[in-house]
Amino acid sequence: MPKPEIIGSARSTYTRVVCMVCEEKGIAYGLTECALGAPELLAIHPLGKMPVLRHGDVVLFESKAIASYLDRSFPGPQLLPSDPHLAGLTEQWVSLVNTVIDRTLIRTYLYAYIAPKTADGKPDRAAIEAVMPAVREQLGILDRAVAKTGHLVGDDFTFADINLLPLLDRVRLPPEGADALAATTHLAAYYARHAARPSFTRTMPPAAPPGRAKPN
Ligand SMILES: N[C@@H](CCC(=O)N[C@@H](CS)C(=O)NCC(=O)O)C(=O)O
Repeated sequence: MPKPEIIGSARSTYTRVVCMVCEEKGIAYGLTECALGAPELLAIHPLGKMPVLRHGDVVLFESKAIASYLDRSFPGPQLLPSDPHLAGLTEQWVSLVNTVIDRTLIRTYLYAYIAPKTADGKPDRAAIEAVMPAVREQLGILDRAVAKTGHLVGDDFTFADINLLPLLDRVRLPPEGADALAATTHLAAYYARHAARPSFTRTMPPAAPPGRAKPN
């Protein structure tokens, strides 16, 4: 069986999540870099989003589906718990992060910096000011969620944590996001601790070249 090929970009948060799954499980994998909407993506994802996976005869799109497949197919630490309650909690946090928190922290806040809709291409201050209350509120939700154990689910590092960490990494790049994360009680320590994991450091995106838009 050939090694899994992840097609996407190291700069994409969802691609990084899948790479982190491979790193945590010790899976030998390859990352094929491509642009948004590239033919390699459109061949698998009906909307051309990243990441997608090729593994032998298996092709998959959607990061959570790819993560589940890899977790069940390969040995190494189990990242999606089998206990029904812990499995439900993992789904719960992945769903909230992907449907709500990603939209706030990345697609609205970060994009107001890296892909602003302003006439002069400068950061969209109005959009940034408008979204900051939601950024702070949602970081507060996460802060309370990790307060007890230092994980989103139970006592162990799970896919729920993997799915969140790349977002926290990106939201702390502009100043308001960095301040909002630093102002949390437990989440900042959670981020600092898990950011030291090899799966996180080995998947760190390269710095963006000046003027480049849309790294995520
Ligand atoms: N639900 C998808 C989301 C994937 C996604 O939105 N990826 C971003 C990059 S991080 C993308 O492809 N954006 C391009 C677009 O939305 O057209 C997943 O979990 O894989």
